[in-house]
Amino acid sequence: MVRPPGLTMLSLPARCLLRPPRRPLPAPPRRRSSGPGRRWLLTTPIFYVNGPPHIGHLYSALLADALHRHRGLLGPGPGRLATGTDEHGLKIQQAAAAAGTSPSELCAQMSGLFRDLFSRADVSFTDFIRTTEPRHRRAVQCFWAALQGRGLLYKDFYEGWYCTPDECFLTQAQITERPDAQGRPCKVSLESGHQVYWTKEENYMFKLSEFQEPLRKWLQGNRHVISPEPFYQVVRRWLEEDLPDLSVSRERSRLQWGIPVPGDSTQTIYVWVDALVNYLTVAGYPDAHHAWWPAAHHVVGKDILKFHAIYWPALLMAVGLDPPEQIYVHSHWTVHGQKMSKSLGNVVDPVACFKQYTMDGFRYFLLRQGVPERDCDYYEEKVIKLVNSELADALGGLLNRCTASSINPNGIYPHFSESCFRKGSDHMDVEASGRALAEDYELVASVDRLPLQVTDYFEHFQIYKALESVVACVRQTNGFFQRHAPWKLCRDNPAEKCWLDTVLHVTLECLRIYGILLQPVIPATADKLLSRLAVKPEERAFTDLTFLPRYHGKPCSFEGRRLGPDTGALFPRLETPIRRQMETKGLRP
Ligand code: ME8
Repeated sequence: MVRPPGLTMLSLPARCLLRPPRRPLPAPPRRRSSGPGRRWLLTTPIFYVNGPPHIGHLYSALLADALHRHRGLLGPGPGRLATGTDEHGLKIQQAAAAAGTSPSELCAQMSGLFRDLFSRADVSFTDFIRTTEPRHRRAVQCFWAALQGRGLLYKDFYEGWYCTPDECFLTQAQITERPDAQGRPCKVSLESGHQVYWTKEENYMFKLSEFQEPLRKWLQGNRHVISPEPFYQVVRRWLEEDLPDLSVSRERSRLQWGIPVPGDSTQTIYVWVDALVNYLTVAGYPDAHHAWWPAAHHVVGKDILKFHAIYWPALLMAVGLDPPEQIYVHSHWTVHGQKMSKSLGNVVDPVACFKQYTMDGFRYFLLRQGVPERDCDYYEEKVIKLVNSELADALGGLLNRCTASSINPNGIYPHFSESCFRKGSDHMDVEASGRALAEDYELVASVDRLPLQVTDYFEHFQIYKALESVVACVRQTNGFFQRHAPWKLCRDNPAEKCWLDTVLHVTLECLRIYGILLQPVIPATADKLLSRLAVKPEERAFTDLTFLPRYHGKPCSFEGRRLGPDTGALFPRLETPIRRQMETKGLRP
């Protein structure tokens, strides 16, 4: 039986005969407000282990890491960050066979690569889950039993297209025909371009269609649950279409590498149900998840939105649990305008990127250039230009200038003078305001606003905009420094010294704020910057973001403090490879 077309991505033909529900449909859950002090379980997707990690995987993990670190700076609320690997399914079974190894060996090897990468990238994960772990197997089997116990599973024959690389079923409308490498026509997924094959087997089906209305209500009442907003609209549109039931198992004869259906040794649990339940496993399901569920915030790529925004909330409602609090969606990285793929040979290895651009340099690039709403392009010159201009020159240069021994011979955090930089509305009057100019007051206002702005952008999953506003302030501070040319002021003249110290104090205060705010994105560089400014580890939280307290008539504990001893460059300039430099100059390498 061929089933009718349904949703645009992983959709399963509707079961012909739906049984009447045995219990009332669940009421759509309400969103809970978030804020410092609340529990917070941040997750990345768990990644397939059929190949080593690439920069797209790293990007998801960095977004989650930056959110997690930012959240940690806001307050002491308990937070967790879970990541890991998705190790079952046909895709892995076939990849192991192709590599001439066993699935478990392939999984151990590849999972290790993901774990090492994330550790090396300073991703602050608190849990790394592998779906082959016993704790997870138990959680999946309990979850299955809960679905079954509520009468939401039934067995039926399924016939249709299956795409192994995407591990999903597709309808006729979701496939097209393209020539393969040998020029022979073959059927592929319209969305991913991966080959599909016809499958006919007996499966367990989940009564997804019963959840269309609860899902709609859930979304209506939670406009911000999926962000950015264009992705929320995509999901709403999906829910206007037919929502067929979902096949949630495969015949064990075809798929042995997976968790068996409890009580039915002929079936293996569908890898996506297995994978999604990982979020409950890390929350402690089935014993101790209530403290952490539904405080879940999922970071996912746009390719797996339907699984997270439709199937997952429906499955959760089905077992009587609330959907996650938040789904953050991001787009994809391309390389020189092309999709990354093994066959094109353009998959970018993140470890090589760390070697070339440094760990913080590459973290900064991905988070500063990655715009969740649209695909972003990676190429080497772009990384070098951005990182040199913003980290090495603008930020590093500013630190270097205001801490240079020629200008700050005592190596201290100098004193601020109210008479040079007066507070209040009289700043329009140059005489009354000491030596500060209108632009200087604008700088103070910008840096005063910055922490709230940055927090707001983080909360709306616009980390790139948070970084954009920090960089704008760094540039404004460089302008301030340049304008007052402190290197021309004479330390022996008391009036000039007073102003010189004030210029340095304001600049160091700006840098202190930038250092605190940049910790979630470039932790090692921010640490170096703050240590150079003699800001102690316990003075780096968001409660320490009071900018320029002396201007506001309050004491400043940094005044007179000896600066940290590391006088090295904050961030080394990255070199364009010689070959390329010569090529741009029209010379032969
Ligand atoms: O889908 N740019 O795993 P996966 C940005 N196991 N991010 C990218 C990317 C790119 N070019 N390519 C991949 C799976 N990603 C399932 C997930 S979760 C319960 C199960 C990121 O290894 C992005 O987050 O194919 C995407 O959603 C994820 O990797 C897919 O990783």
